[in-house]
Amino acid sequence: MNHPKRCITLIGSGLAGSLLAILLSRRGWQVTVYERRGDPRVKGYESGRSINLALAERGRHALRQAGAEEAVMARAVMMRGRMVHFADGGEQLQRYGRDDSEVIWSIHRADLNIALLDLAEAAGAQVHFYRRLHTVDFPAGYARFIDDRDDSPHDIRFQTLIGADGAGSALRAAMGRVAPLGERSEFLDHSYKELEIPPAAEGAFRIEPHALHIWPRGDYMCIALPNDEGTFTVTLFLPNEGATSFATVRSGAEARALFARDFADALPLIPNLVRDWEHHPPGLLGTLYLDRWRLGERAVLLGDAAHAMVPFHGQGMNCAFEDCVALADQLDAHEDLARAFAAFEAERRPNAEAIQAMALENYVEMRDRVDDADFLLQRQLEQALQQRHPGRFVPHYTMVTFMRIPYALAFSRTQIQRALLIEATAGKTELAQVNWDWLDAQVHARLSVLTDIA
Ligand code: FAD
Ligand code: E1W
Repeated sequence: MNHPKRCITLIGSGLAGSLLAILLSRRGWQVTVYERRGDPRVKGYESGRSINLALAERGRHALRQAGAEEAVMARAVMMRGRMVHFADGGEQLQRYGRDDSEVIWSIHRADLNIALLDLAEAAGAQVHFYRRLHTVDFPAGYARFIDDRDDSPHDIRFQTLIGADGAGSALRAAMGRVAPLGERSEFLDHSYKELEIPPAAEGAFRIEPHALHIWPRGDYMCIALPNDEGTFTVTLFLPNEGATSFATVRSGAEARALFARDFADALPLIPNLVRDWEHHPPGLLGTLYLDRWRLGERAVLLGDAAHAMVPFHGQGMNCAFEDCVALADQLDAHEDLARAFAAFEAERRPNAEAIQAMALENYVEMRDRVDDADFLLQRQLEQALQQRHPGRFVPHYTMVTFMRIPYALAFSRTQIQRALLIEATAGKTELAQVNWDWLDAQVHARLSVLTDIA
Protein backbone atom coordinates (compact mmCIF):
# COMPACT_ATOMS: atom_id res chain seq x y z
CA MET A 1 0.00 0.00 0.00
CA ASN A 2 1.27 3.49 -0.77
CA HIS A 3 0.04 6.47 1.21
CA PRO A 4 0.47 9.49 -1.05
CA LYS A 5 2.33 12.09 0.98
CA ARG A 6 1.26 11.25 4.46
CA CYS A 7 3.59 13.04 6.85
CA ILE A 8 5.89 11.62 9.51
CA THR A 9 8.15 13.64 11.79
CA LEU A 10 11.22 11.77 13.05
CA ILE A 11 13.13 12.81 16.16
CA GLY A 12 16.85 11.99 15.89
CA SER A 13 18.94 11.25 12.80
CA GLY A 14 21.27 8.78 14.47
CA LEU A 15 21.47 5.17 13.34
CA ALA A 16 17.79 4.22 13.56
CA GLY A 17 16.45 7.66 12.56
CA SER A 18 18.48 7.90 9.38
CA LEU A 19 17.68 4.31 8.32
CA LEU A 20 13.96 4.74 9.00
CA ALA A 21 14.01 8.00 7.03
CA ILE A 22 15.24 6.06 3.98
CA LEU A 23 12.72 3.24 4.36
CA LEU A 24 9.70 5.54 4.82
CA SER A 25 10.70 8.04 2.13
CA ARG A 26 11.06 5.21 -0.35
CA ARG A 27 7.58 4.00 0.56
CA GLY A 28 6.05 7.35 -0.28
CA TRP A 29 5.94 9.07 3.09
CA GLN A 30 6.87 12.71 3.45
CA VAL A 31 9.58 12.49 6.11
CA THR A 32 10.97 15.39 8.12
CA VAL A 33 13.79 14.69 10.60
CA TYR A 34 14.96 16.87 13.48
CA GLU A 35 18.42 16.22 14.95
CA ARG A 36 19.89 17.84 18.05
CA ARG A 37 23.48 17.87 16.79
CA GLY A 38 25.06 19.53 13.75
CA ASP A 39 25.39 17.89 10.35
CA PRO A 40 28.29 15.38 10.72
CA ARG A 41 29.12 15.94 7.04
CA VAL A 42 29.84 19.61 7.75
CA LYS A 43 31.26 19.82 11.25
CA GLY A 44 32.74 16.34 11.79
CA TYR A 45 31.22 13.75 14.04
CA GLU A 46 31.35 14.27 17.80
CA SER A 47 35.00 14.47 18.83
CA GLY A 48 36.17 12.91 15.57
CA ARG A 49 37.32 9.71 17.26
CA SER A 50 36.94 6.35 15.52
CA ILE A 51 34.16 4.60 17.32
CA ASN A 52 33.06 1.36 15.73
CA LEU A 53 30.26 -1.13 16.02
CA ALA A 54 29.76 -4.78 15.14
CA LEU A 55 27.22 -5.25 12.36
CA ALA A 56 25.57 -8.67 12.20
CA GLU A 57 23.02 -10.32 9.90
CA ARG A 58 19.94 -8.62 11.37
CA GLY A 59 21.43 -5.18 10.77
CA ARG A 60 22.79 -6.12 7.37
CA HIS A 61 19.41 -7.38 6.27
CA ALA A 62 17.76 -4.10 7.29
CA LEU A 63 20.41 -2.13 5.38
CA ARG A 64 19.68 -4.33 2.35
CA GLN A 65 15.96 -3.44 2.58
CA ALA A 66 16.95 0.22 2.46
CA GLY A 67 19.37 -0.17 -0.47
CA ALA A 68 22.19 0.86 1.89
CA GLU A 69 24.12 -2.38 2.20
CA GLU A 70 26.67 -1.74 -0.53
CA ALA A 71 27.62 1.73 0.66
CA VAL A 72 28.12 0.51 4.22
CA MET A 73 29.91 -2.75 3.47
CA ALA A 74 32.47 -1.03 1.25
CA ARG A 75 34.44 -0.02 4.36
CA ALA A 76 33.51 -2.80 6.78
CA VAL A 77 36.22 -5.00 8.34
CA MET A 78 35.44 -8.70 8.65
CA MET A 79 35.71 -10.24 12.12
CA ARG A 80 35.89 -14.04 11.99
CA GLY A 81 35.85 -14.71 15.71
CA ARG A 82 36.86 -13.54 19.13
CA MET A 83 40.60 -13.41 19.79
CA VAL A 84 40.96 -14.17 23.47
CA HIS A 85 44.05 -12.71 25.16
CA PHE A 86 44.75 -14.74 28.28
CA ALA A 87 46.26 -13.31 31.46
CA ASP A 88 49.50 -15.26 30.81
CA GLY A 89 49.98 -13.54 27.43
CA GLY A 90 48.75 -16.43 25.28
CA GLU A 91 45.97 -15.89 22.73
CA GLN A 92 43.38 -18.03 20.94
CA LEU A 93 41.03 -17.33 18.02
CA GLN A 94 37.59 -18.75 18.75
CA ARG A 95 35.67 -18.74 15.48
CA TYR A 96 32.13 -17.34 15.50
CA GLY A 97 30.75 -19.58 12.77
CA ARG A 98 31.45 -22.53 10.53
CA ASP A 99 33.22 -20.55 7.78
CA ASP A 100 33.59 -17.02 6.34
CA SER A 101 29.88 -16.87 5.58
CA GLU A 102 29.32 -16.69 9.35
CA VAL A 103 31.24 -13.59 10.41
CA ILE A 104 30.46 -10.13 11.76
CA TRP A 105 31.63 -6.74 10.50
CA SER A 106 33.24 -3.80 12.22
CA ILE A 107 31.91 -0.52 10.91
CA HIS A 108 32.67 3.08 11.71
CA ARG A 109 29.73 4.80 13.43
CA ALA A 110 30.27 8.20 11.77
CA ASP A 111 30.75 6.75 8.27
CA LEU A 112 27.65 4.62 8.70
CA ASN A 113 25.57 7.55 9.88
CA ILE A 114 26.78 9.76 7.04
CA ALA A 115 26.07 7.09 4.41
CA LEU A 116 22.53 6.70 5.75
CA LEU A 117 21.95 10.47 5.91
CA ASP A 118 23.05 10.85 2.28
CA LEU A 119 20.66 8.09 1.21
CA ALA A 120 17.81 9.52 3.31
CA GLU A 121 18.13 12.91 1.64
CA ALA A 122 18.46 11.30 -1.78
CA ALA A 123 15.20 9.46 -1.09
CA GLY A 124 13.48 12.78 -0.34
CA ALA A 125 13.69 13.11 3.45
CA GLN A 126 14.31 16.59 4.85
CA VAL A 127 16.81 16.67 7.72
CA HIS A 128 17.07 19.69 10.03
CA PHE A 129 20.15 19.88 12.27
CA TYR A 130 20.60 21.78 15.54
CA ARG A 131 17.02 21.01 16.46
CA ARG A 132 16.75 19.45 19.92
CA LEU A 133 13.25 18.32 20.83
CA HIS A 134 12.25 20.23 23.94
CA THR A 135 8.50 19.94 24.57
CA VAL A 136 5.45 18.53 22.83
CA ASP A 137 1.79 19.57 22.90
CA PHE A 138 0.24 16.31 21.72
CA PRO A 139 -3.44 17.36 21.57
CA ALA A 140 -2.60 20.47 19.55
CA GLY A 141 0.09 18.79 17.44
CA TYR A 142 2.85 21.29 18.20
CA ALA A 143 6.46 20.49 19.05
CA ARG A 144 9.14 22.91 20.25
CA PHE A 145 12.81 22.47 19.31
CA ILE A 146 15.82 24.37 20.65
CA ASP A 147 18.89 25.34 18.62
CA ASP A 148 21.63 24.79 21.21
CA ARG A 149 23.96 27.23 19.43
CA ASP A 150 21.88 30.25 20.49
CA ASP A 151 19.09 28.73 22.63
CA SER A 152 16.50 29.89 20.10
CA PRO A 153 13.14 28.07 20.07
CA HIS A 154 11.60 26.69 16.88
CA ASP A 155 7.99 25.50 16.85
CA ILE A 156 6.55 23.13 14.28
CA ARG A 157 3.24 21.39 13.60
CA PHE A 158 3.17 17.63 13.31
CA GLN A 159 0.75 14.80 12.62
CA THR A 160 2.83 11.98 14.10
CA LEU A 161 6.18 11.80 15.89
CA ILE A 162 8.55 8.85 15.77
CA GLY A 163 11.20 8.83 18.50
CA ALA A 164 14.62 7.64 17.32
CA ASP A 165 16.34 9.98 19.77
CA GLY A 166 18.34 7.39 21.67
CA ALA A 167 18.63 6.25 25.29
CA GLY A 168 17.99 9.72 26.74
CA SER A 169 14.94 10.25 24.51
CA ALA A 170 13.21 13.61 24.93
CA LEU A 171 10.15 12.30 23.09
CA ARG A 172 9.87 9.48 25.64
CA ALA A 173 9.94 12.06 28.45
CA ALA A 174 7.25 14.12 26.70
CA MET A 175 5.04 11.05 26.15
CA GLY A 176 5.48 10.01 29.78
CA ARG A 177 4.09 13.35 30.94
CA VAL A 178 0.83 12.65 29.07
CA ALA A 179 0.41 8.94 29.86
CA PRO A 180 2.69 6.80 32.03
CA LEU A 181 4.93 4.48 29.98
CA GLY A 182 5.98 2.28 32.91
CA GLU A 183 9.58 3.42 32.48
CA ARG A 184 12.30 1.62 34.46
CA SER A 185 16.09 1.97 34.08
CA GLU A 186 18.56 -0.48 35.54
CA PHE A 187 22.08 0.86 35.50
CA LEU A 188 24.94 -1.61 35.60
CA ASP A 189 27.49 -1.02 38.37
CA HIS A 190 30.14 -0.98 35.62
CA SER A 191 31.11 1.80 33.16
CA TYR A 192 33.40 1.99 30.12
CA LYS A 193 36.30 4.01 28.75
CA GLU A 194 37.33 4.23 25.08
CA LEU A 195 40.99 4.18 24.00
CA GLU A 196 42.81 3.70 20.69
CA ILE A 197 45.46 1.49 19.09
CA PRO A 198 47.00 3.52 16.24
CA PRO A 199 48.35 1.86 13.07
CA ALA A 200 51.92 0.60 12.77
CA ALA A 201 54.23 2.06 10.15
CA GLU A 202 52.61 2.40 6.71
CA GLY A 203 49.12 2.07 8.16
CA ALA A 204 49.36 -1.64 8.99
CA PHE A 205 47.24 -3.16 11.77
CA ARG A 206 49.25 -3.84 14.95
CA ILE A 207 47.21 -6.93 15.92
CA GLU A 208 45.07 -9.38 13.93
CA PRO A 209 42.56 -7.21 12.00
CA HIS A 210 39.93 -9.85 11.34
CA ALA A 211 38.88 -10.48 14.92
CA LEU A 212 37.11 -8.95 17.87
CA HIS A 213 39.81 -8.93 20.56
CA ILE A 214 38.87 -9.70 24.16
CA TRP A 215 41.02 -9.54 27.28
CA PRO A 216 38.84 -11.33 29.90
CA ARG A 217 39.92 -10.63 33.46
CA GLY A 218 37.11 -11.96 35.65
CA ASP A 219 35.36 -8.90 37.03
CA TYR A 220 36.30 -6.66 34.08
CA MET A 221 37.58 -6.84 30.51
CA CYS A 222 38.95 -4.99 27.51
CA ILE A 223 37.80 -5.41 23.94
CA ALA A 224 39.13 -4.03 20.62
CA LEU A 225 37.41 -3.71 17.24
CA PRO A 226 39.29 -2.92 14.00
CA ASN A 227 38.76 0.21 11.89
CA ASP A 228 39.50 0.17 8.17
CA GLU A 229 42.26 2.80 8.48
CA GLY A 230 44.44 0.42 10.55
CA THR A 231 43.39 1.55 14.02
CA PHE A 232 41.48 -0.30 16.73
CA THR A 233 39.01 1.18 19.17
CA VAL A 234 39.67 -0.30 22.60
CA THR A 235 36.96 -0.31 25.24
CA LEU A 236 37.70 -1.07 28.88
CA PHE A 237 34.68 -2.21 30.92
CA LEU A 238 35.32 -1.81 34.65
CA PRO A 239 33.27 -1.82 37.89
CA ASN A 240 32.42 1.56 39.40
CA GLU A 241 33.40 0.48 42.93
CA GLY A 242 35.76 -2.07 44.46
CA ALA A 243 39.46 -2.96 44.53
CA THR A 244 40.00 -2.54 40.76
CA SER A 245 37.40 -0.02 39.65
CA PHE A 246 36.78 3.50 38.41
CA ALA A 247 36.86 4.48 42.11
CA THR A 248 40.49 3.28 42.51
CA VAL A 249 41.79 3.83 38.96
CA ARG A 250 41.32 7.58 38.75
CA SER A 251 44.25 9.22 36.99
CA GLY A 252 45.86 8.42 33.67
CA ALA A 253 48.91 7.16 35.55
CA GLU A 254 46.78 4.77 37.59
CA ALA A 255 45.18 3.53 34.38
CA ARG A 256 48.63 2.88 32.92
CA ALA A 257 49.51 0.86 36.05
CA LEU A 258 46.30 -1.18 35.67
CA PHE A 259 47.21 -1.98 32.06
CA ALA A 260 50.81 -2.85 33.03
CA ARG A 261 49.46 -5.34 35.57
CA ASP A 262 46.43 -6.85 33.79
CA PHE A 263 46.71 -6.02 30.07
CA ALA A 264 50.48 -6.09 29.65
CA ASP A 265 50.37 -7.12 25.96
CA ALA A 266 47.93 -4.30 25.14
CA LEU A 267 49.74 -1.50 26.98
CA PRO A 268 52.51 -0.91 24.40
CA LEU A 269 49.86 -0.73 21.66
CA ILE A 270 48.04 2.24 23.26
CA PRO A 271 50.55 5.14 23.24
CA ASN A 272 48.00 7.80 24.19
CA LEU A 273 46.48 5.84 27.06
CA VAL A 274 47.19 8.44 29.74
CA ARG A 275 45.98 11.39 27.67
CA ASP A 276 42.88 9.60 26.37
CA TRP A 277 42.00 8.32 29.84
CA GLU A 278 41.99 11.86 31.16
CA HIS A 279 40.06 13.34 28.23
CA HIS A 280 37.36 10.75 27.60
CA PRO A 281 34.62 10.65 30.22
CA PRO A 282 33.51 7.17 31.33
CA GLY A 283 30.32 5.95 29.65
CA LEU A 284 27.32 4.61 31.58
CA LEU A 285 25.77 1.22 30.89
CA GLY A 286 22.18 0.25 31.51
CA THR A 287 18.95 -1.30 30.36
CA LEU A 288 15.75 0.67 29.77
CA TYR A 289 12.41 -1.10 30.03
CA LEU A 290 9.04 0.39 29.06
CA ASP A 291 5.55 -1.10 29.35
CA ARG A 292 4.36 1.06 26.41
CA TRP A 293 6.18 2.40 23.40
CA ARG A 294 3.36 4.52 21.94
CA LEU A 295 0.73 7.19 22.40
CA GLY A 296 -2.33 6.49 20.21
CA GLU A 297 -1.68 7.64 16.66
CA ARG A 298 0.46 10.55 17.88
CA ALA A 299 3.80 8.98 18.75
CA VAL A 300 5.88 5.82 18.88
CA LEU A 301 9.44 5.02 20.06
CA LEU A 302 12.05 2.67 18.59
CA GLY A 303 15.72 1.76 18.95
CA ASP A 304 17.51 2.83 22.14
CA ALA A 305 14.70 5.30 22.94
CA ALA A 306 12.40 2.30 23.47
CA HIS A 307 14.78 -0.36 24.77
CA ALA A 308 18.40 0.69 25.42
CA MET A 309 20.50 -2.33 26.39
CA VAL A 310 24.01 -3.10 27.59
CA PRO A 311 26.40 -3.57 24.62
CA PHE A 312 27.76 -7.03 25.42
CA HIS A 313 26.02 -8.88 22.61
CA GLY A 314 26.77 -6.21 20.03
CA GLN A 315 23.08 -6.11 19.08
CA GLY A 316 21.78 -2.64 20.07
CA MET A 317 22.13 -1.17 16.59
CA ASN A 318 21.21 -4.45 14.91
CA CYS A 319 18.00 -4.57 16.96
CA ALA A 320 17.27 -0.88 16.27
CA PHE A 321 17.66 -1.54 12.52
CA GLU A 322 15.33 -4.53 12.77
CA ASP A 323 12.82 -2.23 14.52
CA CYS A 324 12.95 0.17 11.55
CA VAL A 325 11.98 -2.52 9.02
CA ALA A 326 9.26 -3.85 11.33
CA LEU A 327 7.74 -0.39 11.80
CA ALA A 328 7.87 0.41 8.07
CA ASP A 329 6.15 -2.92 7.36
CA GLN A 330 3.42 -2.29 9.93
CA LEU A 331 2.83 1.18 8.49
CA ASP A 332 2.36 -0.47 5.10
CA ALA A 333 -0.02 -3.06 6.51
CA HIS A 334 -2.29 -0.72 8.52
CA GLU A 335 -3.96 2.42 7.23
CA ASP A 336 -4.65 3.43 10.82
CA LEU A 337 -1.51 4.70 12.57
CA ALA A 338 -2.61 3.72 16.08
CA ARG A 339 -3.09 0.14 14.87
CA ALA A 340 0.25 0.11 13.09
CA PHE A 341 2.02 1.32 16.24
CA ALA A 342 0.19 -1.23 18.41
CA ALA A 343 1.11 -4.06 16.04
CA PHE A 344 4.72 -2.84 15.94
CA GLU A 345 4.97 -2.79 19.73
CA ALA A 346 3.32 -6.22 20.07
CA GLU A 347 5.78 -7.67 17.58
CA ARG A 348 8.94 -6.04 18.86
CA ARG A 349 8.68 -5.57 22.64
CA PRO A 350 9.03 -9.26 23.61
CA ASN A 351 12.00 -9.53 21.28
CA ALA A 352 13.66 -6.40 22.63
CA GLU A 353 13.26 -7.77 26.17
CA ALA A 354 14.86 -11.07 25.09
CA ILE A 355 17.97 -9.46 23.59
CA GLN A 356 18.24 -7.12 26.60
CA ALA A 357 18.39 -10.20 28.87
CA MET A 358 20.85 -12.05 26.60
CA ALA A 359 23.09 -8.95 26.42
CA LEU A 360 23.28 -8.82 30.23
CA GLU A 361 24.14 -12.53 30.41
CA ASN A 362 26.85 -12.14 27.80
CA TYR A 363 28.85 -9.73 29.98
CA VAL A 364 29.65 -12.43 32.54
CA GLU A 365 30.38 -14.87 29.72
CA MET A 366 32.81 -12.50 27.96
CA ARG A 367 34.67 -11.22 31.01
CA ASP A 368 34.80 -14.40 33.08
CA ARG A 369 34.08 -17.52 31.02
CA VAL A 370 35.71 -17.43 27.57
CA ASP A 371 39.04 -18.53 29.08
CA ASP A 372 37.58 -21.39 31.17
CA ALA A 373 38.05 -25.08 30.27
CA ASP A 374 34.38 -25.96 30.89
CA PHE A 375 33.25 -23.08 28.65
CA LEU A 376 35.49 -24.33 25.83
CA LEU A 377 34.24 -27.90 26.25
CA GLN A 378 30.64 -26.67 26.05
CA ARG A 379 31.44 -24.73 22.85
CA GLN A 380 33.03 -27.88 21.38
CA LEU A 381 29.95 -29.87 22.26
CA GLU A 382 27.73 -27.15 20.77
CA GLN A 383 29.58 -27.51 17.46
CA ALA A 384 29.39 -31.30 17.57
CA LEU A 385 25.65 -31.15 18.22
CA GLN A 386 25.18 -28.66 15.39
CA GLN A 387 26.70 -31.28 13.06
CA ARG A 388 24.79 -34.20 14.55
CA HIS A 389 21.44 -32.36 14.51
CA PRO A 390 21.49 -29.81 11.67
CA GLY A 391 18.75 -27.21 12.14
CA ARG A 392 17.70 -28.73 15.43
CA PHE A 393 20.65 -27.80 17.63
CA VAL A 394 21.79 -24.34 16.53
CA PRO A 395 24.42 -22.62 18.72
CA HIS A 396 23.23 -19.63 20.75
CA TYR A 397 25.62 -17.19 19.07
CA THR A 398 24.49 -18.37 15.62
CA MET A 399 20.79 -17.84 16.39
CA VAL A 400 21.41 -14.29 17.63
CA THR A 401 24.05 -13.19 15.16
CA PHE A 402 23.68 -15.06 11.87
CA MET A 403 19.93 -15.69 11.80
CA ARG A 404 16.87 -13.45 11.85
CA ILE A 405 14.56 -15.64 13.90
CA PRO A 406 12.84 -13.62 16.66
CA TYR A 407 15.19 -12.90 19.58
CA ALA A 408 12.57 -14.34 21.96
CA LEU A 409 12.72 -17.68 20.13
CA ALA A 410 16.53 -17.66 20.20
CA PHE A 411 16.36 -16.95 23.95
CA SER A 412 13.96 -19.79 24.78
CA ARG A 413 15.93 -22.32 22.71
CA THR A 414 19.19 -21.09 24.28
CA GLN A 415 17.85 -21.86 27.74
CA ILE A 416 16.99 -25.45 26.77
CA GLN A 417 20.32 -25.95 25.02
CA ARG A 418 22.38 -24.44 27.82
CA ALA A 419 20.85 -26.83 30.36
CA LEU A 420 21.70 -29.77 28.08
CA LEU A 421 25.28 -28.58 27.52
CA ILE A 422 25.86 -28.15 31.24
CA GLU A 423 24.35 -31.50 32.15
CA ALA A 424 26.15 -33.42 29.37
CA THR A 425 29.59 -32.00 30.27
CA ALA A 426 29.29 -32.03 34.06
CA GLY A 427 32.42 -33.60 35.55
CA LYS A 428 33.84 -34.30 32.06
CA THR A 429 37.00 -32.97 30.41
CA GLU A 430 36.63 -34.16 26.81
CA LEU A 431 33.91 -34.85 24.25
CA ALA A 432 34.73 -38.58 24.18
CA GLN A 433 33.23 -38.89 27.67
CA VAL A 434 29.81 -37.56 26.64
CA ASN A 435 26.80 -39.89 26.83
CA TRP A 436 25.67 -39.45 23.23
CA ASP A 437 22.64 -41.77 23.37
CA TRP A 438 21.13 -39.81 26.21
CA LEU A 439 22.04 -36.45 24.67
CA ASP A 440 20.71 -37.25 21.17
CA ALA A 441 17.42 -38.39 22.68
CA GLN A 442 17.17 -35.17 24.73
CA VAL A 443 17.83 -33.02 21.65
CA HIS A 444 15.07 -34.80 19.71
CA ALA A 445 12.62 -34.60 22.59
CA ARG A 446 13.17 -30.95 23.47
CA LEU A 447 14.14 -29.10 20.26
CA SER A 448 12.16 -28.89 17.01
CA VAL A 449 13.82 -28.27 13.64
CA LEU A 450 14.44 -24.55 13.20
CA THR A 451 14.32 -22.65 9.92
CA ASP A 452 15.41 -19.05 9.53
CA ILE A 453 12.83 -16.52 8.39
CA ALA A 454 12.97 -15.98 4.64
P1 FAD B 1 21.45 6.80 18.62
O1 FAD B 1 22.38 6.18 17.66
O2 FAD B 1 21.95 7.16 19.98
O3 FAD B 1 20.83 8.08 17.91
C1 FAD B 1 20.03 9.01 18.59
C2 FAD B 1 20.08 10.32 17.84
O4 FAD B 1 19.11 11.22 18.38
C3 FAD B 1 21.43 11.03 17.95
O5 FAD B 1 21.83 11.49 16.69
C4 FAD B 1 21.15 12.18 18.91
O6 FAD B 1 21.97 13.32 18.70
C5 FAD B 1 19.69 12.48 18.59
N1 FAD B 1 18.96 13.12 19.70
C6 FAD B 1 19.05 12.84 21.02
N2 FAD B 1 18.22 13.61 21.73
C7 FAD B 1 17.58 14.40 20.83
C8 FAD B 1 16.58 15.42 20.94
N3 FAD B 1 16.10 15.81 22.14
N4 FAD B 1 16.13 16.03 19.81
C9 FAD B 1 16.64 15.66 18.59
N5 FAD B 1 17.58 14.70 18.43
C10 FAD B 1 18.05 14.09 19.53
N6 FAD B 1 25.30 -1.98 18.85
C11 FAD B 1 25.59 -2.94 17.93
O7 FAD B 1 24.69 -3.38 17.20
N7 FAD B 1 26.86 -3.41 17.79
C12 FAD B 1 27.89 -2.99 18.58
O8 FAD B 1 29.02 -3.45 18.44
C13 FAD B 1 27.61 -2.02 19.59
N8 FAD B 1 28.60 -1.59 20.42
C14 FAD B 1 28.29 -0.67 21.37
C15 FAD B 1 29.31 -0.26 22.24
C16 FAD B 1 29.04 0.67 23.23
C17 FAD B 1 30.14 1.07 24.19
C18 FAD B 1 27.73 1.21 23.36
C19 FAD B 1 27.41 2.21 24.43
C20 FAD B 1 26.73 0.82 22.48
C21 FAD B 1 26.98 -0.12 21.49
N9 FAD B 1 25.99 -0.56 20.60
C22 FAD B 1 26.27 -1.52 19.68
C23 FAD B 1 24.60 -0.03 20.70
C24 FAD B 1 24.32 1.08 19.67
O9 FAD B 1 25.24 2.12 19.84
C25 FAD B 1 22.91 1.63 19.88
O10 FAD B 1 21.99 0.59 20.10
C26 FAD B 1 22.46 2.44 18.65
O11 FAD B 1 23.27 3.58 18.49
C27 FAD B 1 21.00 2.86 18.79
O12 FAD B 1 20.62 3.68 17.72
P2 FAD B 1 19.52 4.81 17.90
O13 FAD B 1 19.35 5.43 16.57
O14 FAD B 1 18.35 4.25 18.62
O15 FAD B 1 20.19 5.85 18.90
C1 E1W C 1 29.78 -9.44 19.32
C2 E1W C 1 30.83 -4.01 22.68
C3 E1W C 1 30.69 -5.41 22.15
C4 E1W C 1 30.23 -5.61 20.86
C5 E1W C 1 30.11 -6.91 20.37
C6 E1W C 1 30.32 -8.03 21.18
C7 E1W C 1 30.87 -7.84 22.47
C8 E1W C 1 31.32 -8.95 23.37
C9 E1W C 1 31.03 -6.52 22.94
C10 E1W C 1 29.48 -10.37 21.50
C11 E1W C 1 30.35 -11.53 21.50
C12 E1W C 1 30.03 -8.29 18.45
N1 E1W C 1 29.94 -9.28 20.66
N2 E1W C 1 31.60 -11.61 21.03
N3 E1W C 1 32.02 -12.81 21.24
N4 E1W C 1 31.06 -13.50 21.83
N5 E1W C 1 30.03 -12.70 21.99
O1 E1W C 1 29.47 -10.52 18.81
O2 E1W C 1 29.72 -7.07 19.07
CL1 E1W C 1 31.66 -6.28 24.53
